[in-house]
Amino acid sequence: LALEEGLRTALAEEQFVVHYQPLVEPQQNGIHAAEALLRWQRGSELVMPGAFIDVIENSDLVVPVGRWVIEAVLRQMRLWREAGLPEIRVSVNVSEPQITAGGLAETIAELLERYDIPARLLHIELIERVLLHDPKRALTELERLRALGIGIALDDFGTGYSSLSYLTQFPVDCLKIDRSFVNDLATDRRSGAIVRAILSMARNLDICAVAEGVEDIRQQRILAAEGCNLIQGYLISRPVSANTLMRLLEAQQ
Ligand code: G
Ligand code: G
Ligand code: MN
Ligand code: NA
Repeated sequence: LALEEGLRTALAEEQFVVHYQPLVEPQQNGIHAAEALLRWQRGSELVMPGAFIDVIENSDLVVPVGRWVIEAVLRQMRLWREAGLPEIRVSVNVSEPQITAGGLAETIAELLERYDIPARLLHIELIERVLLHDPKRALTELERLRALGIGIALDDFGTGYSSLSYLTQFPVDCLKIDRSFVNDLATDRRSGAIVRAILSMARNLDICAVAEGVEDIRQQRILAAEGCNLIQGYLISRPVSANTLMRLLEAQQ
């Protein structure tokens, strides 16, 4: 409860910050996109979401904090554009209550308009479970988001319990292959087979494939050879502050 009160104060007093992890093509290092990741600047300590995201997701903070993250990202994208930086797409993690509460598409539409950011530059990331609990409701909300032009990515792909049939039912633009498979890609034959199967399925469904948790050059080489669209991980960059990402973007101009 003390943690929840701390988070309430964090929201009211602007103690949350967003960090960004770059996504690049596996053959080159140009930054195409970034994932927005929430942090809590509690005094001098930067608290990672593992320590608090569950509390947010299980409280009435989930919708307002979610909205805060989206607004912070769009405000930042506007600043990058005004600084003359190349356009990148940013993906934001969205949790189940944000989808089931309703109104997410309206909120995002209003914010896109306010900051004058094209919808195609925003993706949302969901885990498979979000689609399964109340599929009808999820489908309605995702179709609204899709109609705005926002992309939808399935996060931690391959770890869920769902059948693959939902890939034909839900408007999915991107599969983010869970880092557990990517980790063992170069050393475990079965993980390699799973990654190749996901990449092949994504290609055939015309869905973009992203590998998460790329930590070494062998993984990068395999993913490049197998046609993975984008990679993300410590090999490329850790999540960094908005200013650091800005410098990385400037450096590649
Ligand atoms: O940045 P880090 O690796 O510590 O993130 C840990 C987890 O927290 C990830 O699974 C990520 O999906 C989740 N997370 C990070 N930022 C957000 C956010 O803004 N909203 C939600 N719902 N989850 C987030
Ligand atoms: O669950 P989600 O994929 O949204 O979470 C992203 C999380 O993965 C972030 O907490 C981020 O810090 C972490 N992460 C990003 N790249 C790597 C990596 O190369 N290795 C590991 N172990 N974690 C990573
Ligand atoms: Mn994610
Ligand atoms: Na993930």
